Amino acid sequence: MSQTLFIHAQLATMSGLSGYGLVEDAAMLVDGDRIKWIRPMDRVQTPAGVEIVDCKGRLVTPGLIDCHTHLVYGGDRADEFELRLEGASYEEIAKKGGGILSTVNATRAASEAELLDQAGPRLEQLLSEGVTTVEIKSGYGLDRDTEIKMLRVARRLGEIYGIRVKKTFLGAHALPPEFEARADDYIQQVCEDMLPRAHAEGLVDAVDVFIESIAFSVEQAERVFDAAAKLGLPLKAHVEQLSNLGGAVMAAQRSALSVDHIEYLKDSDVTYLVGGGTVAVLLPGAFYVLRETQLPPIEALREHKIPIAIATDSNPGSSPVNSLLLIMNMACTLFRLTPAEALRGVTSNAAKALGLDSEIGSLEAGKQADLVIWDIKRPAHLAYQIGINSCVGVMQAGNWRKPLATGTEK
Ligand code: DI6
Ligand code: FE
Repeated sequence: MSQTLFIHAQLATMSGLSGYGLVEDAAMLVDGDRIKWIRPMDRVQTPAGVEIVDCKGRLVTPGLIDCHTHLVYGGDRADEFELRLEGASYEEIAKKGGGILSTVNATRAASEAELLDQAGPRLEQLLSEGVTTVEIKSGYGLDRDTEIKMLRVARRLGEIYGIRVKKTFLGAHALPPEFEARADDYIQQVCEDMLPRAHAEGLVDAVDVFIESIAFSVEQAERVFDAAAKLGLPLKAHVEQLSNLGGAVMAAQRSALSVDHIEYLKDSDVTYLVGGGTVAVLLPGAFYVLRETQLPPIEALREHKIPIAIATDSNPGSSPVNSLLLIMNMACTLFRLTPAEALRGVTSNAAKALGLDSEIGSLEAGKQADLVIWDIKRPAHLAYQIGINSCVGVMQAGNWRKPLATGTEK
């Protein structure tokens, strides 16, 4: 099995529970698809027959993880962007049959090949910034066949690009027009037909529900979660994005992997997140695009040591954002996360939000060798600069996806 020895690396290992876990001037041996060891340079003898990569003091981080996206969809919603600038609100547009439902129409009409073509550039943009794992949700089909079509495309993207894709079933994202005023009947269909069929095809890694006045109630979400639990699937939830319905507390009580958005989560409710391992996933792109002013309960999350992840929420409506580096900047600027918290949010805590923290998310012996080499010395640069991509090398599971070019010598 091939071995690669990284030398003179500035490692942001992200091990431990806070900070960067920095190891200055380090050596790291990758053996096959795993990290074998990390040592200070002065204690390393170069073994023979090993590929040596001199990082020359550059920063090395774990591969970035985008733990919440709706990357696969048909069409776009640039027209609604214009409507919102003329004064219409996101909820008004949704109530008039636009919003999520307009993307549903375009997604139903698109073939698998068309969806793949449209998602490709969005994914490539994420990958260019050192992303090695992406979660992709269904939820723009809202019927069995289209939900399955979306999840197949998600799986295919992982195969084509050689990255890790986690597929989340979000059949309960919005009420499809065929079920108008019959939300309970739709939920029954989700539980008894759509989810089990998608699961039987091996397409479901987790189950998500949008709990909101323009989507589903806590009680309806509980029915979906019961169906997921029967299949042994982990839970995630879009909650407290536009109002407070109590979805986050319910999801945390069921030990959901994550509760996502949570701008309207009350400080006092954060205690319900303690102990169950639930990650708070913040989505500053949607906050920014919707010009939200209600901040998520950051201080309470910190106080109760709830792991915080951040993600693009890449979608055609509330967050047409395909840059995880920009999201890191937004998390710092809009939510006042520290750059270390932002980097944790796209590495160790994002791995937790996907139930993958024993495998990825930090640079530690035994973990998958997913790592990024950046042409910077200090990790704060990742969140600090906007529009600069300093990613110069990406290794995925021990294979070079983007080899560090020797021409970048300084
Ligand atoms: N919340 C969101 O921000 C996205 N989905 C959700 O549940 C928005 C999806 C869209 O507008 O298309
Ligand atoms: Fe979302």
